Order: sequence, then C-alpha cells, then structure tokens
Amino acid sequence: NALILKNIRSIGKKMFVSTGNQDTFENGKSLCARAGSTLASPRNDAENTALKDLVRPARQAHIGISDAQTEGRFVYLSGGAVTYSNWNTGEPNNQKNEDCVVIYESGKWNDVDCSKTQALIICEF
Ligand code: GN1
Ligand code: CA
Ligand code: CA
Repeated sequence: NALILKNIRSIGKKMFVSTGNQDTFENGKSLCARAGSTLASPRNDAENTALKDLVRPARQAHIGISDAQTEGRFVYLSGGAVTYSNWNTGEPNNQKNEDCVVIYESGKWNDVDCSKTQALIICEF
C-alpha cells in the first residue's frame, strides 16, 4: 500500500528501498548488508533520478561509493571504479578528508566526512 510504497522506487531491474532513518555511512552500510543488499549506488541518470525522489524528507542520502582506499579514486562498495557520476559543481573536493558520498534532493552528489555525516539510509536490491 501507499504507506510502504512511498519508500520504494523501481527502475529497470533495480529497486531502491529507503529505511526512512538517517545514520552514518558505516551503520548504513552494515544495515543494507544485513538485508542482503548494499547502499544505493546509482549507475546512470535514470537510476539517479529514481533515487533522488526518495531523498526527501531528509536533506541527503548516502550512496555506496567511496575513495577511502585511494584518495581521488571512487569505487563501488561491491568493487570496481565508478563509471557514472553526478557531482555538484566543485565536488568532489575532499574538504578536510571526505571519502564518502551523499546525494541531495537535487540529484547532485557531494563527498562528505564518512564518520560525521548523518544521511538517509537507502538500500538497493
Ligand atoms: C560543505 O562546511 P562547508 O560548508 O565548508 C560540505 C562539503 C562541500 C562544501 C561545498 C559537511 O562544507 O562537503 O564540499 O560544503 N560539508 C558538509 O561548499 O556537508
Ligand atoms: Ca576523498
Ligand atoms: Ca565535499
């Protein structure tokens, strides 16, 4: 019903499911893993658009990419170099060492501090 479906967007074979809760990147990562999934990782414009529709009512949502291993080289949590991106102007800027990434309601991305940033947890299936 609508109460549940408002937290879900299907795009192609992929489904994004919002937990409705904000938490750190690490907690989001383990929450999605426990559900047998991974943090939302949009791979093209259509997926990015579907994902951004779930960001409200939060300011931002985590996405499943990071450059923690090698600065400046963003990879998917599942491995492999990022092939699609939608960075906000001037991002990624690694300001004070930012290795995680959030998506805003605009659909644009920003690199942020992994441990300090609270953002909506959205998993993909
Ligand atoms: C934010 O704190 P401030 O405004 O300098 C953002 C950075 C962005 C920057 C863009 C915690 O930094 O990731 O690169 O704006 N930090 C946070 O101007 O959201
Ligand atoms: Ca970085
Ligand atoms: Ca940044």
